Amino acid sequence: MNVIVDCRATAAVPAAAPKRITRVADLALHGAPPAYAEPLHVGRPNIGDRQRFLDYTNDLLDRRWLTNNGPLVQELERRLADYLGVRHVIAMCNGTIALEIAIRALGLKGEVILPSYTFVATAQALLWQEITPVFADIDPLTHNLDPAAVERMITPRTSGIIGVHLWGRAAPVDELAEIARHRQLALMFDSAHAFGASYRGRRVGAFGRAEVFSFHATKFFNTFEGGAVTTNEDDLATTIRYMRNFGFEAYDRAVHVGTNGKMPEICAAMGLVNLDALDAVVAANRRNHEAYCEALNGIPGLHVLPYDPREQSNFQYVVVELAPEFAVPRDRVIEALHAENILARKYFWPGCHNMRPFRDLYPHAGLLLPNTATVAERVIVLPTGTALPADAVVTIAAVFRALTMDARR
Ligand code: T4K
Repeated sequence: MNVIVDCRATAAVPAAAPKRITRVADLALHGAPPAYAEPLHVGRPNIGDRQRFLDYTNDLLDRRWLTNNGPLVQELERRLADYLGVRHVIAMCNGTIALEIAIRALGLKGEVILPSYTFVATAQALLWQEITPVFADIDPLTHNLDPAAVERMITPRTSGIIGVHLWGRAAPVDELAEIARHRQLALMFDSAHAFGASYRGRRVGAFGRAEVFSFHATKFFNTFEGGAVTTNEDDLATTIRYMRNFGFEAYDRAVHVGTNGKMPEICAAMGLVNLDALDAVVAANRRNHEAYCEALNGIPGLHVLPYDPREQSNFQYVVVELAPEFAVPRDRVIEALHAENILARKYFWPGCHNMRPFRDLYPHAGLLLPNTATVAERVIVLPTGTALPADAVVTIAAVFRALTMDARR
């Protein structure tokens, strides 16, 4: 099949000659015109073959079957299960509801250990069910949970652990599984970033008792809004299917507490089209990542987070870390990039524990999170994906270099 990735989004950026930034005075921060007329976003969606999506849309309209476990959702689930190498994929309306359903289906209660350095949805999904999120510190090198820190946070009220495969780099699955086994805790993963990634050669999706994906528009693989729970446990999958659909087992027969977590057909159509374009999207992300590594190489105090060459990666985040020896404060860098219309982000600053309501509920949580604090102060996430204009990496690197010149003046 001829795989097409829709790149029309780039048309929003005028094809004028790329801005050359060789001196401090070239920066928009100092009054020069911005590099881009329209914003470059970190979460610009990747979109597959537009015509195929429109064909699917026509079909589903003709069928008048718009949601409630329709044929496209079932096809997407089958294809995802095949791709991920897992027995069950239960598609959902978004990753947050998928987290809430998985957490509830696993019977988590009391306290659950998770990183604070994650998107706030991971913690919100717990609190939504009146479970206390207990934040454990991360390994400053991997940005993922530190197993020793997890051990330290276990109390008699702990019922589970949620590992997050941050940036699509797998959490320490084996170490967390060993802790869970030894302490009789349920282990699940927030795999929102890790679609297509592997851990020790196996695709993320079948680890722990369940894993949860997000297929939000900003994710490397998207279904507009969407998500999924994946598991190898048959009974758990059945329960989760009931929970997704108000607890219904059959017409007029609810057998379980439930909610509305269903994925609509139009979202599944987007998923099917984007699944076909997956390899092309990974290739684009990979090229961008390699180009960033090369263009930013040698800037003192600046480090691009690598993806493990021994694993499969989706390369969906370009994460830059600024060490103390980097000449310019992070907020000044963000200001300079935004002035050029390059909307870099400070994910996941300031850490969930510093956001409401967690900050008010657990005001001392930060005392045990020194690595979280350090990393959250240092990270900048840069735009990537199929919609990234060809000159963007060089331009962005030039902004960093000009800023360091500025600081040395
Ligand atoms: N767990 C983790 C670890 C997660 O990262 C997430 C979601 C979840 C759970 C929850 O899954 P979902 O319930 O969302 O399925 C964005 C996304 O909204 C969020 O899904 C994602 N993580 C998070 C990392 O990023 P914000 O608050 O940064 O969104 P926003 O509106 O600022 O958009 C990000 C950028 O993308 C902006 O620069 C605009 C651009 N954008 C956005 C959309 C929606 C586009 O260019 N086109 C678009 O259609 O959270």
